[in-house]
Amino acid sequence: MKKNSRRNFIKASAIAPLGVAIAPSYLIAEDSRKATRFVDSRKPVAIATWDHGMISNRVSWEILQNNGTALDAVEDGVRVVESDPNGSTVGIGGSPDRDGFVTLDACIMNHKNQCGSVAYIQNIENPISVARKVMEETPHVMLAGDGAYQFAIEQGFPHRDLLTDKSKERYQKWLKTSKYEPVINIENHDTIGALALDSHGNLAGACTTSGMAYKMHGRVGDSPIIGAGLFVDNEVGACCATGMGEAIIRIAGSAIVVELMRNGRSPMDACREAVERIILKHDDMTNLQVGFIALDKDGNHGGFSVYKNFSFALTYKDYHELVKSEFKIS
Ligand code: SD4
Repeated sequence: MKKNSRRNFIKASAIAPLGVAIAPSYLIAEDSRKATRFVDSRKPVAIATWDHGMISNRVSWEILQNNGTALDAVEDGVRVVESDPNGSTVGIGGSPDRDGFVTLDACIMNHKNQCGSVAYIQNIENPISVARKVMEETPHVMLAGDGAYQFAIEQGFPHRDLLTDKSKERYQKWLKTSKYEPVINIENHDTIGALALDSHGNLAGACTTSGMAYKMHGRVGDSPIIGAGLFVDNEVGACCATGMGEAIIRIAGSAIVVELMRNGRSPMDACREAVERIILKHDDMTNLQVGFIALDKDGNHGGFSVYKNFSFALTYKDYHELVKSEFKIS
């Protein structure tokens, strides 16, 4: 199927169902392609999800403007968010699972196609740095659970209780009803995903989260899965995801966005296409928020989400702003 014909199918199927899943009417949204594409490369650039992306980008920018690497920029940027006890969705202070355990997921990828990841890790404040150690110090890509924790301790990371008074209080409140409703926060402050293009022309990305609040014990989302929560191909671009991890995994979200860019789509258009694919594949989109951000090799950026209120921080020369993402369903 030609690239554009799929988009036409999406629109056509909303009007004339073909015996396959009936696409709802909100798919007939305007196809506005507002993303600017740069003829000359714009670098360095940092982009990161949600409001806390502003904090992450500030740290990343310090590194990038001093000719540091994209890898250091994204790692140090998201580390600050992991270490902020006031955040309830990442690192220390992150919401526990339904049994009261804070379990974290993170991954990192560099311009050489090297990557590292930790899933379901507990009692470690900066899982992103453990993921980097997995990438640099082991022949593996992913460590999970107790093994990831033991590896972190061996590497010198301190044991830390990640439940704070505030997160304990929220959990106690939730326990009163114990309603199993792992809904992703549509409004704000979720997984931190960060992408950067450095002055050497190299891309890197990092993604870290405590996942869904009060999730099933053992549940792992998209964020530590290379190709789902994050993907970087230095020849093309990089993408990371936030939102309902299960939906992102089902379409290999970040890898798809990078492949779409390889085939000529702008970062924003590629993110939009991935969002449309998620919508097509799910019968019920209630509370199913997903957002993607992407950065290409030339410094073009894009972001797109299922619902409104997704935002991302964008930082380059003289520019440091929170950008409201385009979205499909208002
Ligand atoms: C997860 N994708 O664990 C993460 C959560 C998230 O915005 O990104 N929330 O499914």
